[in-house]
Amino acid sequence: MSPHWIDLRSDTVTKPTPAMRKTMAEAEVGDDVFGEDPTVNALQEKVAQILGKENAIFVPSGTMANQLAIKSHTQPGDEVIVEATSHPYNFEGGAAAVLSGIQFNCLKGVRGILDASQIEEAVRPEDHHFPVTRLICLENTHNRGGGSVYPLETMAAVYRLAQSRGLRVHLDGARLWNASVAKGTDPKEYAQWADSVSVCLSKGLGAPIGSLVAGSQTFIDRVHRFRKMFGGGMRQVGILAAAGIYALDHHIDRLKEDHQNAKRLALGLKGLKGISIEPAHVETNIVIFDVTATGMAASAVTEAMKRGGVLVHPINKAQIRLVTHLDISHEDVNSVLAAFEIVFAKS
Ligand code: TLP
Repeated sequence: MSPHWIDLRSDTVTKPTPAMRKTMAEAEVGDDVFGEDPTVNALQEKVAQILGKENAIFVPSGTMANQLAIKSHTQPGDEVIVEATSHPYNFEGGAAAVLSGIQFNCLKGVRGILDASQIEEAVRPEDHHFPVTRLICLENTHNRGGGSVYPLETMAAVYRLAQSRGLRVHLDGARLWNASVAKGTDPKEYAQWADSVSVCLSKGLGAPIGSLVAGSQTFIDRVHRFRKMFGGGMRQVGILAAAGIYALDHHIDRLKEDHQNAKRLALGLKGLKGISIEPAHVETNIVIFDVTATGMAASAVTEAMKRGGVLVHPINKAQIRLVTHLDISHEDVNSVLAAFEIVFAKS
C-alpha cells in the first residue's frame, strides 16, 4: 500500500514511532508463561494501578480480552446483557457463543449508551424457564455509538443495579483512554464501576499490538487459566509490552488532538450538501455520518475517496466511519475535507 494514503478506516492502522521501536528493541524479556518477563510484569502492574484494580493481565487483542472476561464471569447457558451495536456481540466472530456458550440479550441504546432502568427491565426473574442473567457488558467509548462517552453517573447506576441483583459488570474500555481525555476523568473513576475492564494499547495509543484485562486477583487467576486455554500464553513478549508502556507514557495526552481533528471533520462535513451529521455528538475520535441524501451509496463514496488518496470505512449502505489517530495531522484533515468536497460536488 502506498505510504501516502490518509487512512481514516480505524485507529488500529497506526505504525509504531521510531522512539517506540527503539524502546521495544531495548526491552528486557523473559518467558511470560513462567511469569518471568519483567517488562510484561511492569506493564501489568502499571495498568492495574492506572485502573485501580488488584491486577491486570496482558493479552494479544481486545477481542481476546473481552472474551476472557466473558468466559471468566459466566457459565454456559447464562445470559449477558449488551447494547445491540456493541463490539462483543457484533464484531468478535460469534466467539462468546462458541467459547463461553452464553447468549446475549441485546438492548437498544442511544448512541450505544444504555441506562440502568432499561437494564433492570431486562434482568430475568428467578424462574426455571429463563436463562440466568449473569453479566452486563458496557463499552466506553462506544465504537458504533460514534465514540460516545458513557456518563460516569450512568455507569455508577448500572453498577449499583448489578450489585443489588448479584450481576457482574465488564467494561470494554478499548478506547477508555479517549473517554478519560475527552472528559478530564481519571480512568480509575470509570473502572470503579466495573468488576473487570479491558483496555487496548493498539488503537488510539499507537502500539502495534496488545490489550489487558484488569480486575480482582481472584478474577485475574481465572483469566490466566483461560488465557492459556485460548492459546494466548506468550513467551518473550516484553518486546510488545514495552511498546505498551511507551504508549501509556507518551500517547495519552495527545489524544486531545485526535478529538479536535474529529470535531473539525464533523464540522466540515456538516457544511456539505446531503450529509447528515451532528457535530455535537462527536465527543472523541470517531465520526459517523449518513450520505443517503447525497444520492451516493456509502460504498461509492468510499471508492471515490480512495481515488483521492483517502481511506474511509463504510459501515453499512448509508453510513461512513472516520477515525482519527496519531498518524493523522491537522493538514491531513484539511486534505480530507477538500477531497469530500470534490466527491460530493459531483454527486
Ligand atoms: N474495533 C475495530 C474493529 O474490530 C471494528 C475497529 O476498527 O474499531 N472493543 C472495541 C470497542 C473495539 O472497537 C475493538 C476493535 C475491539 C474491542 C477489539 O479489539 P481487537 O481488534 O484488538 O481484537
